[in-house]
Amino acid sequence: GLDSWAMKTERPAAKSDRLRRHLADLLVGEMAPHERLPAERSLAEEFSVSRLTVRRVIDELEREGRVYRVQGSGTFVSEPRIRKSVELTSFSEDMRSRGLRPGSLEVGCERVPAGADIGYALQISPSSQVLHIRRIRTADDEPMCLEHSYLPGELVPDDLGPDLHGSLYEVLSARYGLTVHRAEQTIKATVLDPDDARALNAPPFSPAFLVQRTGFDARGRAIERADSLYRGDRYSYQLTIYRDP
Ligand code: 16G
Repeated sequence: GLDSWAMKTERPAAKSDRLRRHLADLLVGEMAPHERLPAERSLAEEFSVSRLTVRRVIDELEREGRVYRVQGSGTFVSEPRIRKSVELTSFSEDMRSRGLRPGSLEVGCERVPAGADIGYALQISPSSQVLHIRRIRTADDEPMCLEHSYLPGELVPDDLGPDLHGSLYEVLSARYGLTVHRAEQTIKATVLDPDDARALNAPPFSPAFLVQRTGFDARGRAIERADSLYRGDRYSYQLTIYRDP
C-alpha cells in the first residue's frame, strides 16, 4: 500500500522522528494549553521534511488529543487530559455550581432492615440495619429532587435527623471521617407517580430522571446507596466527557 511505497521512495523516518520528538518536548515542557504551534510551513523548513510529513505528525498528535486544530487559524495545545471524566459532587455542590442555593424540606430518618436490593448494593446482609434518609432537595427553595439515601447502620451509629438540613456528605465527613471517593451511577428516564409528583410540586406523570448511586470510600467499602428522583422540567444532567486517545 501507500506506506510501503513511501518507505521505498523517500524513507523520511529519521527526520520525521526528530520532528515528532521536538513537538513532544514542546507539548510537555514549554507550551501552555491553547498556545499556537509553529506554522506547518516553518516546521517543514526547520526539519527539512515535506508539509505532508508535518501534517501527518500533527494528525497523530491530534488523534491522541494532545493538540487541536482551528480551521484557518492553526494548531493549538490541548488542555491536559483529566482522568476523572465525571466529577463526583454532592447535591449541595452541584446546585452551588449552578448558582442556586441548596436546601432540604421534610427530612425523614429511620433505621430499617436493609432488604435484598439495598443489602446487595451495600454488600451487607438483607437483615442488617441501614439508616434510611428521605429528603426533598430544593434549589432556591423550589423542590428539585426527591432523595432516598441508605447508609450501613454500623458506620453511622447516630440519628442524623437534626443535621440533615445541610449537606449529608459534609456531616459524614465531619462526624465519621467518611468520604465518598468513587461511585457507580446509573441514570434512567421515568415519570413521577402521583405521590412523588405531589412531593415535588410537579404534575403527576411528568417526566423525571432517576439517578441511582452507590458510593464507596477510598478503602472500597460501600457507604451509601441513593436514589435521587429529579424533576425533568427543572434539571439537566451535565457531564464533561473525554475521548480516549
Ligand atoms: C447526591 C447523591 C446522593 C448524596 C447527595 C449528598 C446522586 C444520585 N445522589 O444527590 O447520593 O447523598 O448528593 O448531597 O448522585 P448533600 O451533601 O448535599 O446532602
